[in-house]
Amino acid sequence: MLPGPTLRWREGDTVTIHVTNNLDESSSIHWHGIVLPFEMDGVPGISYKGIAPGETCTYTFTVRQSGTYWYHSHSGFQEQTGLYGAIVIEPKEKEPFEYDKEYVVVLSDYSDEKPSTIYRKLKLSADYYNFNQRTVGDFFSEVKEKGFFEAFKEREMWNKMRMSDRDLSDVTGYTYTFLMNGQNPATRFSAMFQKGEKIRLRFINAAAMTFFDVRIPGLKMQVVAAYGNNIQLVDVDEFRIGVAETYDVIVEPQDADAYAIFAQSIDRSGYALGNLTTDANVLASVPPMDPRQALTLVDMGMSKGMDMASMKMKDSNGMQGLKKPIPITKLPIKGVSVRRCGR
Ligand SMILES: [Cu+2]
Repeated sequence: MLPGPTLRWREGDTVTIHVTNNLDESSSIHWHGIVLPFEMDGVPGISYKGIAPGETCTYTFTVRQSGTYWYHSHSGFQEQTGLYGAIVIEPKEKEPFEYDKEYVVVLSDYSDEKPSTIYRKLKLSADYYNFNQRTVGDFFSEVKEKGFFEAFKEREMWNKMRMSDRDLSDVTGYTYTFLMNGQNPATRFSAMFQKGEKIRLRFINAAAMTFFDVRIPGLKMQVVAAYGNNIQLVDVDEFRIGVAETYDVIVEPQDADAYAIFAQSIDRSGYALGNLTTDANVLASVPPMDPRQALTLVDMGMSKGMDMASMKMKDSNGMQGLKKPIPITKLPIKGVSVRRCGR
């Protein structure tokens, strides 16, 4: 099945999981974001050898946290082919928010092409799947908008960086179908609600490559947790979820009978779709995708007011004037910190 079964644990319990590898190649399971002894981490070549074909590996550890997480294979391209699933850990103590019902929403990207083929094509040409490249026409419309000097300066910057402001996703909807709980937009994942209920949605981005912009047209989402950690509650219309991230939101559908859970890929080459509905036969209308965006120099870590003409490019070791990349979030959980796994 795709995704794999949702694992439900309780904080404080010791869990034992027997993983049998029925593939004809070596496999592994990594527990993403879970604080555990390193031997249980599930990264072949680092903490153990992996799971040989036919072999059963037993993981056992005490659960020291709560929230929404996920697991995935850490061998070859197995994750891309569907070897992942959700982990939901019930907290020991009452959470600082309430809800009536909950659903796990696993977003992912799936291709009928072999991942090794996709990889080979990217090695040959990094923009193989990008059909949204710049054209000369784009340059002239920018000249109109910003004037020749500004437009030219910006182009010069991108060219010096040898990057493209249209480089949002390496692999796109050209080969991917975007899935929500394993369903494509036609078969559509369905979540039921009754008017007046508070619904908790546990979003997990299990995609190999894709960032999603997620919204539920007609509903405000109250974000209550990020990467399994309770946060200060915040109401949003939309959020962006990167690969391997999780966000928990609470919605209170009142007016309509059905709402679309709409997760567009960041490059707008497609979307994952779900149906939040009072009646399985009522489908929400699907909004059009938003216009494609281009990256700006701010996305590249440069501040807006920076005098771009004064920026000097160094060699491939780094770019002068660019801020250092922000370190990956380290969120404290009861005295320990969560390290995002290497992918
Ligand atoms: Cu991971």
